[in-house]
Amino acid sequence: MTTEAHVVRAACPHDCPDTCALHVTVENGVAIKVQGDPDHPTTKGVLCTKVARYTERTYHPERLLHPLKRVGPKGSGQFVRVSWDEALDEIAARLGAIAAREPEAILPYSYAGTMGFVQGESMAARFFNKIGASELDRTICASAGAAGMRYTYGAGVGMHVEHFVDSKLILIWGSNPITSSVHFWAIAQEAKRRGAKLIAIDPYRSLTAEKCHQHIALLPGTDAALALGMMHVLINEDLVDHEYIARHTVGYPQLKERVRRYTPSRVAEICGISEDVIIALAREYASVRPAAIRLNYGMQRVRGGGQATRAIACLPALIGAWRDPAGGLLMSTSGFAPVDGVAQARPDLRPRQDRPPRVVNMSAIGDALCHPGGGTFGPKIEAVIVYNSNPVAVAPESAKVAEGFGRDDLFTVVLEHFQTDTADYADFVLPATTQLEHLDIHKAYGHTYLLANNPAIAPLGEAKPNSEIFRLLAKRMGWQEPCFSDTDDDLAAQSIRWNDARMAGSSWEQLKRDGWIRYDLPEAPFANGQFYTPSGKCEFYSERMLEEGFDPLPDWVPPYESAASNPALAERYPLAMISPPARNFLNSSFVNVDSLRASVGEPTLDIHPSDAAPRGIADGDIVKIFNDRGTLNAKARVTDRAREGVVVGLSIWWKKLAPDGKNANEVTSQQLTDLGRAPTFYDCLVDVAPL
Ligand SMILES: Nc1nc2c(c(=O)[nH]1)N[C@H]1C(S)=C(S)[C@@H](COP(=O)(O)OP(=O)(O)OC[C@H]3O[C@@H](n4cnc5c(=O)[nH]c(N)nc54)[C@H](O)[C@@H]3O)O[C@H]1N2
Ligand SMILES: Nc1nc2c(c(=O)[nH]1)N[C@H]1C(S)=C(S)[C@@H](COP(=O)(O)OP(=O)(O)OC[C@H]3O[C@@H](n4cnc5c(=O)[nH]c(N)nc54)[C@H](O)[C@@H]3O)O[C@H]1N2
Ligand code: SF4
Ligand SMILES: [Mo]
Repeated sequence: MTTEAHVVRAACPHDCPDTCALHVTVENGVAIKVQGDPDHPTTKGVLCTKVARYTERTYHPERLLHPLKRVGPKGSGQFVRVSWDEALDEIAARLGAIAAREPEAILPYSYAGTMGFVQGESMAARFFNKIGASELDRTICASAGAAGMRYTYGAGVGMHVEHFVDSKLILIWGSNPITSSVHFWAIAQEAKRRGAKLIAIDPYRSLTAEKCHQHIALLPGTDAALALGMMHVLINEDLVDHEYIARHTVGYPQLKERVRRYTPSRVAEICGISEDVIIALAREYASVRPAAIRLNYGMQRVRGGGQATRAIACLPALIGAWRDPAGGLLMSTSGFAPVDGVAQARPDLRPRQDRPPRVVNMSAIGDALCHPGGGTFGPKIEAVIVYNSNPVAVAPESAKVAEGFGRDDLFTVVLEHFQTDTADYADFVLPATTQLEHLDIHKAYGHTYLLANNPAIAPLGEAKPNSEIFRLLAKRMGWQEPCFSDTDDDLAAQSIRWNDARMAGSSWEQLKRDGWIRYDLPEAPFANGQFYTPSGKCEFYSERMLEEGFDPLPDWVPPYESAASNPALAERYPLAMISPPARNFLNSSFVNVDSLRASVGEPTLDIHPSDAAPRGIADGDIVKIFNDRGTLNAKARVTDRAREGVVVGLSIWWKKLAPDGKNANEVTSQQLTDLGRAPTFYDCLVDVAPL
């Protein structure tokens, strides 16, 4: 064992666009410090508060350190310790018995608790493919935006984040980077010092919006109308880049026709903002160079989220902003990574190659688990294996999710670091390693680097990496394919097409040694077109959408739940509730780290004075938030941070750590977005009353 302190190169595993390069200091086998890599161009030696305390999470006294088997009723959290052999033998036997009858009755449930490929969908995906399980549609975060991007640019691709430093106008749209992407915020602040104007477009005066030069507080779910209104002005006043449009876009005449109906006065009414603001925004966007948009996922958690993303994504092509490295748009960069998904997941292992597997949408898991089976749904779900996710806290319409996981005839296995709300419903809880204890490889969605994560310390207690747990289960299933013996190193190496030009001849060995590599890409990726679409152009008009039965042009799709689109519902529930992340939580991760939970305080609800007064709500009162789906309590903060008609409850609390045992997902719905089958967390009408 090494006694001298040494530094291990690692990567932050969390679902955050910044994917920081880490230096982990290890002494006597103990990780004593986690710091940002000072040389990594976007991390710059800085970490957010949460991950700067990563050792507190790793060595948390409540870490799960050995397998557990349920003894009490489902959801009660009563377990006894069992050996790995006992747990794995019984899980393999149960899954084997179900698979012999109906493999699609088995469902994996996972998301981005870690974004690493090795501990994510590699050995696990092979396991579920070989069994012939149902496929999980992993939609819970970004698939509406991803679909909008794919139809418009061909993939989740955009600006290099570093170049925002030279932008002179930055629209921070549906994005709260002080919370969700601090490294982008550092760049935006440097741009501000160099003279850039920052404009936040957000219904809420978030920590970020209050630090921008201008804040446009539109109603939730109206972003597509704003973008189309901007286009109306750009086209009417001939502020567009005709040369860029002619050479690098498709469908300008049709788009021009479409935007005619989005006059500034109509858009002002839809968005609940003034006409002047829309006209001034369009003129400024067309005249200041370089102009950049930091688009983020907050604006696509509504019914029209896919089309809204598409509408906004058309803007930079209309004004030719892409000509400059500091102009354009960034929502995601993940499409730049040359990932080898087939090598990772091995769909060739599926027992039935004659038809695609049954697909279950993770965003409607409540309904899926409560479904009796039959009809177009297919077989009833009999077993769920959860890893890298906490659905009982994070999935919409929580009462249904808890009811589903509470089914006595459902066999549930949860791989976790902690006894989460979901783990309470498990038949078996298996202790998983954290990022400091296992190996991985990471792409990012907010920058253009690939990163390695070397293990820094030995697994705590009896914890094992997800990959190892599925490897051991595969052995017990008796499967002989060599791919079930691949090591974590093999899985990491297989994850990337290293011969792709973007990898510039590098290798997994080199990445492990150096910690990170920048993709070889042009600085202004779409200055000369070369979009990832079939036409190679920015597709204002999408032939593919038409073929797939969608509107081929961007449009505003009204929310499911708003005063304008559903007045009857709005009469009963007049307030639009959004529940974006709290700064010191990461989704539901870190809620159980005492120092971070203390910094967030307790569940709160921001409400405008003119909505609070008629309800008799004073600042600091405990209020009840409710609709037909459920009820939760929070402490009211009467503030004009929330615009009139909108209430804001920062999230995502562990239900069992909230005073009333509930969180915002009691009231959210399982309705899906227009594109991408994503959830509509921010498309939710409620009313609020003093408790
Ligand atoms: N500290 C911290 N960081 C995180 C996370 C976390 O939980 N905590 N979560 C991570 C994950 S998984 C993700 S996906 C990202 C999420 O981070 P972002 O992509 O930034 O998205 P949100 O935080 O959901 O929402 C951003 C802003 O959009 C606003 N918003 C809500 N509805 C609308 C709308 O209809 N239109 C517009 N224009 N704005 C709207 C919200 O008020 C919020 O201020 O952050 C990641 N980073
Ligand atoms: N109301 C409301 N709900 C939301 C959102 C919102 O804004 N409002 N945001 C949505 C979004 S954007 C997202 S992305 C989802 C996020 O939902 P999830 O992906 O479920 O994210 P987390 O809540 O962070 O839960 C991840 C879990 O994975 C575990 N984990 C981490 N690493 C490992 C590992 O290596 N192995 C194993 N076995 N487990 C690991 C962590 O301990 C944690 O409990 O929530 C969604 N839900
Ligand atoms: S959560 Fe985001 S900002 Fe924090 S360390 Fe990880 S990647 Fe960096
Ligand atoms: Mo997310």
